[in-house]
Amino acid sequence: MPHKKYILEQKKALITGINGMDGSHLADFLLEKGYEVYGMERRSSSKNRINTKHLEGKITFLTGDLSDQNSLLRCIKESDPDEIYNLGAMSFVGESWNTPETTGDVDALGVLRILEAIREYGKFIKFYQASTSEMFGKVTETPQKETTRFYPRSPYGVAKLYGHWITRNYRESYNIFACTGILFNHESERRGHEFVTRKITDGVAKIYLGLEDHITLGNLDARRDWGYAPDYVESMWLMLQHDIPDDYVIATGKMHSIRYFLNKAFECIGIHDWSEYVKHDKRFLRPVEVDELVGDCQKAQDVLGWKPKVSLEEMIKKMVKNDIKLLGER
Ligand code: NAP
Ligand code: F7E
Repeated sequence: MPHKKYILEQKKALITGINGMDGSHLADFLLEKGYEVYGMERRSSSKNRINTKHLEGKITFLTGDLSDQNSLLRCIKESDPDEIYNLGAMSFVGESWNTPETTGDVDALGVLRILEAIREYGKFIKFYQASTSEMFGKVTETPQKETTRFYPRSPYGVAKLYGHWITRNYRESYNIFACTGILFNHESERRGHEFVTRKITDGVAKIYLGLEDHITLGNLDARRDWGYAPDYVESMWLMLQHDIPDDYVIATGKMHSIRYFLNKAFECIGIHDWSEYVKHDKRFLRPVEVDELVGDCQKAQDVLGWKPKVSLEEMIKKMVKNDIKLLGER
């Protein structure tokens, strides 16, 4: 009997927000899985490839912008993807009060533009939308799950809620294979420096190396459910491999305050009372705060077999160690 030849086709994925934290981790993950990866980045006068330098030569960078419909269709044509992961966004909650219109244009209408581009291209493409726990905002139930009522508290949360619903609406209206991941806070060594976790680990590293003598922060009482980004990007992929497109909460189920994060980060450099190293500035307070968020990812565990691997404490150690190394090299 002749041998049957099986030709396994290499899958192609297009990632928006490639130079961001999640975009770069997802590209690493998909390359490991054997994907051909295309990453969409915005044009800028100086390239921002801190997180993706190591991917040059391994993936194809395309120029596009979520606020430009034609550029999205062009990126889809050039990559001809099987899967699109929409991770691009104005992702900093605090900044969304300063630029509410841009935030709405990119984080809300940008999602609509990609969905329209998928429709126009006409091929069967699986779509992942980066939804967020910020949509729960002023929480009405704890822990938050897929069925919890939304109550966003920032222009960012409101824009993301549009992105969430338009994704669901296009799934129902046009039968597009579109999933949303309602991801709770996740961090890594590649986190942007303005977010509180990286600001703390970078500040602790500078104090350790004698480069600074304090960190200036806002509200230390907010509580978040922090996971590790490389664990979380796996959940995005799992959602698109499942037979039925759906919406999933991705979280650790554990909630800690900024103070707890500070305790653990300072412990890494042998400081147990950090009070003299942390200053307060009301510039870092927000017009309204999301006091607490904690997610229930039971559905993702049951349906996708996903669960977080790296603990908050392990992650903080990794981040502090990495910042000390980076600053030391400099
Ligand atoms: P990030 O590091 O800020 O990355 C966002 C990326 O989006 C950046 O590379 C940015 O490009 C790009 N971008 C911004 N505006 C754009 C535009 N107009 N067109 C195309 N790209 C644009 O964010 P992240 O933490 O990786 O998060 C990834 C996604 O998940 C975001 O949608 C975020 O809102 C969402 N999310 C994040 C978390 C979290 O805790 N990290 C939780 C839930 C949901 P530049 O480099 O040019 O600025
Ligand atoms: O703030 C408080 C701040 O900016 C966390 C994004 O990835 O996760 C992220 O949004 C908390 C807030 O993240 C400072 O008031 C105190 O209560 O690190 P953050 P975020 O707002 O939770 C969600 C899920 C996303 O979707 C977003 O894209 O920390 N805080 N002092 C501070 N925050 C900052 N940034 N800087 C401070 O000095």
